[in-house]
Amino acid sequence: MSSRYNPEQIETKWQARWKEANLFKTREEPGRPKFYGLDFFPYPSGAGLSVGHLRNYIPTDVLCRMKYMQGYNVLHPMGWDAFGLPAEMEAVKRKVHPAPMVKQYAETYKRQENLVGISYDWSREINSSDPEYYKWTQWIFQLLYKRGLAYHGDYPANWCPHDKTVLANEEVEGGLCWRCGTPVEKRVLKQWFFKITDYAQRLLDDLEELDWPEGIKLSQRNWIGRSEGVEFDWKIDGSEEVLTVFTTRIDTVYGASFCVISPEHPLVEKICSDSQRAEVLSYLNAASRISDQDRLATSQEKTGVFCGSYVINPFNLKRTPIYVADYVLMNYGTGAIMAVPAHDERDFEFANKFSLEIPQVIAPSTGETVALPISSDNGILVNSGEFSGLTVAEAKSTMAEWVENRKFGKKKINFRLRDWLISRQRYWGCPIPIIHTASGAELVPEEQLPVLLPEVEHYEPTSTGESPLAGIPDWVNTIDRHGGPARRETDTMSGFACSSWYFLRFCDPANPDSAFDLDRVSYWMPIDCYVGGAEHAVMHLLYARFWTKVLFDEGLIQFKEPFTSLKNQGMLLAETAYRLPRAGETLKIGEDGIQISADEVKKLPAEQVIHKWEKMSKSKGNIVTPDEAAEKFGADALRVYELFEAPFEQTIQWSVERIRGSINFLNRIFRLCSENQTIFLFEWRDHIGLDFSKSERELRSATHKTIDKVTSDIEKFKFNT
Ligand code: ANZ
Repeated sequence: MSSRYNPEQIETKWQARWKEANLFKTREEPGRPKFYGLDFFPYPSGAGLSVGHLRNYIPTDVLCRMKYMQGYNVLHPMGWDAFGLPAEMEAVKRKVHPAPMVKQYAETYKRQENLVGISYDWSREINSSDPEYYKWTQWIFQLLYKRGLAYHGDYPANWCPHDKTVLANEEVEGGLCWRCGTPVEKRVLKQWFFKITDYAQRLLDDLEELDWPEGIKLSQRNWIGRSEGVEFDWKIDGSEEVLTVFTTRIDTVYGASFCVISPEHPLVEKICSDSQRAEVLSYLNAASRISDQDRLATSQEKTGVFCGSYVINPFNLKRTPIYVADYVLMNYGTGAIMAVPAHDERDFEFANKFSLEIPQVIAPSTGETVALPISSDNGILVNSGEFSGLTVAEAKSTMAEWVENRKFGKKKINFRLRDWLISRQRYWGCPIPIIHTASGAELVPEEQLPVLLPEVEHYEPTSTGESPLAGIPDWVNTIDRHGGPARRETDTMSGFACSSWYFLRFCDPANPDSAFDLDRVSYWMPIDCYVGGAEHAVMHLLYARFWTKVLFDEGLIQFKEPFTSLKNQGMLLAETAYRLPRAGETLKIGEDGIQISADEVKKLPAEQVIHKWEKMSKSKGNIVTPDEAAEKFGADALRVYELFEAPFEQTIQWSVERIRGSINFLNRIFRLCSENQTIFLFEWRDHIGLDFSKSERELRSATHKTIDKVTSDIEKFKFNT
């Protein structure tokens, strides 16, 4: 045995041996426990892998290898989330077709993963843009449709004028497109949706049993946004109509000094008086151009218009003015609220701006005087008629019953969660297996699946809001089951559909007859350890949980949650250097300086250089590839560095010096082992009853303590201890 860590020698030798022995082929021997370790489904990007991605793959690999050596049957597969916007946009930019491009990028990922010794079973590799795979994505779409969970509806979609596509709410960040940062506009389009809202309560309840980071569970709870309140009617003064409002704070109803309805509310036109009509209409027009996100932002200055009419507060019969204002959204609750400025921040701002009354109806239980607004949940009711003196909690239930007994309203649970918008007006996605006939939408017969994505020369997005598929008459025009004319659906599915079931396909990747076999999936699922970035807190993890529950309800699988345990790796940052702009140079928005290379840094005086730690990315030009790192330091040195540098969840900074430290560590291990080769004979010597010297006994004891500690630390994902 060598007394030094010599990567060229051992890595080529062992990687060849693993390959020859087909060591990473999934073992499915009876009598062994199983372990399913999975990394998030990656989209293989053109830049290839960076050592940053390996913070995800190396730890999962270590755990899977340990489980294998402990005798488990281990499933540790990898595949490609190939369909979707990122691939299409890259292909457009490079003027190539996305299919061969993604295949080529996937090959690079695969080569790099092999280079650093990740133990994937490549015989199970899947690619979501292969017809053998997306046939089943379409089949699951049809299953949702048959269960009443997929529908085609009008929707004021988020439209990105730059990417020329519809975006899901989750893809809009602060009113801007998540990819390109362009302000998002509204466009009414017919879109396909999945009815995830039917599963809101179950998605919330079942979070409890999961071993996931608390922060991720909290994001999902907030996204689902359950709130308990009361929905009740206010008579419109001088009319037979009622205005129904939703409130979570019925206890504050005596403090309602105005009501607000959303600009999109169907009653707006009816209740606006002649004298106010022109002003209201011009307000509605302006409001339609602002995104929901901006309308909700507390930082946004409140705007609104008096409608010219009043409602009667059912509790104290007070005549209360109605305003139309965009901080009330139509797609939540009833699209109308009672406004209580003394106890709600946004109502408070609005009342101040429009000089409306601010009656206080909740006092702190401590009796002290505090500045309004106070939203305290544990005060006492004041100025509230017969309910004065009750605590907030008592009042909430007493007053809700008061409403229900008088039959003008009821307790109500609302969810913030909206249905999942699945349509994309893009070429590079899984075709939606629907045809439109004279009598409406119909499923493409199952025996005709998959609906193949046609091979085309031009697939760039159109600016009409229609998918480029709509411009291919040969593909679009088809016949229904009676031979009548029909048109294919031309939208494709969001990539999030493809990634909502891939973990099931890995259990049975080549099955030509069904999406997966129940026995195979029952054996491997649920996933014992799922590892990936925290940026997927809501979308992917929520959608995959939803599909799993639907498949469970259909009896196709026997578990309700796909990912028992979830882990989020910390990021790896790299240093980027910038210099200040010189005369005549201008900076783009968001830039602090002009990026410079390491060579340029050396030539400039220190005070002219700005150093920043940023996520490794192609656009920053700060990528270190696994190829470079493995070549320079060795794959094991790289692996040890990434594992030892900091706790798994923590962000780390790329450091060549620290890798040198891990080389020293490996050298010490090699020396220790080569100088004490008897270590390997301890158990055997014990077995045949041979004696040990004192130093051997000490070494043996230290070895066993180390094995114990390393084993339990790996189980706990504590690789740096
Ligand atoms: C009166 C009140 C008094 C309210 C108070 C809050 C505090 P969550 O918890 O998110 O469900 N609301 C209801 N529908 C709305 C809509 N479509 N657009 C904007 N705001 C709406 O929030 C429920 C509260 O948000 C409701 O309770 C209502 O304001 C407002 F001291 O009613 B509340």
